[in-house]
Amino acid sequence: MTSPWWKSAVVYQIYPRSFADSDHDGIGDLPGIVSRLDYLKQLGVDVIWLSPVYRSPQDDNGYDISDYNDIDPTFGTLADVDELIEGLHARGMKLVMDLVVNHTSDEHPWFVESRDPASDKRDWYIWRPAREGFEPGTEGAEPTNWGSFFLGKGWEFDPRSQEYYLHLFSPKQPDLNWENPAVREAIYDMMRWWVDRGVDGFRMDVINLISKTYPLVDGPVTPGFEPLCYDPSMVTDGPRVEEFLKEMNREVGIDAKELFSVGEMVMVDVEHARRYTDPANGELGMVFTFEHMSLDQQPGLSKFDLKPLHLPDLKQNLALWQDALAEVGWNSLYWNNHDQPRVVSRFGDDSDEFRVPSAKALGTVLHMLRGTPYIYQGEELGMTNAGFLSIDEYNDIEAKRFHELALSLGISEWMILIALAAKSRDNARTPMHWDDSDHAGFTSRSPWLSVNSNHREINAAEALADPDSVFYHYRRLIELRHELAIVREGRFELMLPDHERIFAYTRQLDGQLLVVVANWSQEYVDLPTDELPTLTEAELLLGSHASASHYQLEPWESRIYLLDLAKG
Ligand code: TEU
Repeated sequence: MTSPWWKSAVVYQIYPRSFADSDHDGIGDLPGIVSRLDYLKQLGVDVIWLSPVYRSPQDDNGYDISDYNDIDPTFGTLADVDELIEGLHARGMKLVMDLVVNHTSDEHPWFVESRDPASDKRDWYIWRPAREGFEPGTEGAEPTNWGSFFLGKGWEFDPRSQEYYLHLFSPKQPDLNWENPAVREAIYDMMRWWVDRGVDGFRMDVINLISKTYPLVDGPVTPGFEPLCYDPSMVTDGPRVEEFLKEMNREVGIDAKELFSVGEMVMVDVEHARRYTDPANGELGMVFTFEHMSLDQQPGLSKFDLKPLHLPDLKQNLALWQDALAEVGWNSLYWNNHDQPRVVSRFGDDSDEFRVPSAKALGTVLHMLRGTPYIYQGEELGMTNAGFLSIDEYNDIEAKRFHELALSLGISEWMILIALAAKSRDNARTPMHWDDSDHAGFTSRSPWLSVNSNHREINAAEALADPDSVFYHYRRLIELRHELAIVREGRFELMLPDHERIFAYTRQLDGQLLVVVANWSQEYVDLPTDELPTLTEAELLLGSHASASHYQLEPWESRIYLLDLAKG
């Protein structure tokens, strides 16, 4: 059996609001993306994943959809999507759409109808009466004690019917009732419509939340984090998720048409991930795990509860996933997306001195792993966190709700701002840096979210003109995956698991060994040569520094070697 095409692909994620503005309203749009396709081709990526561009009130920047079959006027028209598909296909690239079907917008006609208790759409969402013995709409009357992922309560009271609807995210994102076959059929139908239009697959938003465990009951309160007062495992990986994914795969023809599919899986563990991506099960191509993204938070549920990253934890977690999916299943590889802070600020070093080498080291470590790598717009330039100093600069609903809730719990403003500066999703969402002009070449008007002032130094024009830039390093990493079977298929082995500064691993295939070493610190560090393969005879495929010592790494230096085992 030949390997599916997406196992050798590299994906680039575009957050349309922040990529390129063509109509001068300060918000990115589809024609803006179309105007930048040659840049993406030059980087060498195979697939574009587009965050949602559908009609939406934009309560959660498009993850609240009011019409799945149309484009929000902010972003353009269906004709613009057709042009994007055509432009990508003409350049040998593919388009993956975001599929947000755990919930819709409360402005979706399905939900508008569903508000009427007599409507046949009532059962398309999850409606429940007040808790027994409670007056509907009063304190504590919610059907269960569930909170929302965006903090606050997970149920919204509807005065008209005196009932509540479930929303695991904002109140403007009511959860669909996947138990209802008519809901599932409508979704598959919509997916087929997009496939017929020419899209090559789907990134499935929070797809392991679609099957709830019935009856819905109170969850245990998590000490220290009462506002989200259920055990999240009550809503993840529910009893029918796999059945629904198989049905979707069959009905839409995901495997049959060799479509791309990645499921965003909140809190997924390796056992579930293996089942979801076992080709024999016909469910998904790959998943997004969150485990490596939670290593810089205190134990518990809040990502804003900060903790410094301990490098061995990260190595061990990535190795756990590499090993667990080595025989069966497939994983995606990512540092960044529109929900995560910029990795060079988070795990690297965004100081003037080390930003470039640390961005390269991070890219090297991620891209030489087994799986499908994702690059989030601007990562290939080493873009950094937003650096916002006041709550007024933030846009994201999650940031605003966290600020409000934390203030109400008596947390000081500056503590809240420190947490947001480190972890807010807006860190990833500031406009793309195309050049050093006033709005970074993103727009000619005032952008919807401030441009980072460091765009004067960090921008695409600058990167393209500099052969030593992060951009060309990423381009080479992508080429290596395309060129070498060992990068795609080689067996992974972690080296130096407990070393606090060096990230090192090998990949092995057909008598060859790929060796990756990276210095994860500002200090010079000696390579423990007796614990690593002998590198003196090895070919250096890519290095971040000109140095040639086999015994030492400069600060944030990274190298990729290829070694012939018969020779060595
Ligand atoms: O994210 C799911 C998810 O788990 C995140 O919302 C996460 O809880 C949050 O970012 C933690 O900070 C997906 C989308 O990627 C996100 O943009 C949406 O807001 C969310 O689903 C709801 O659709």
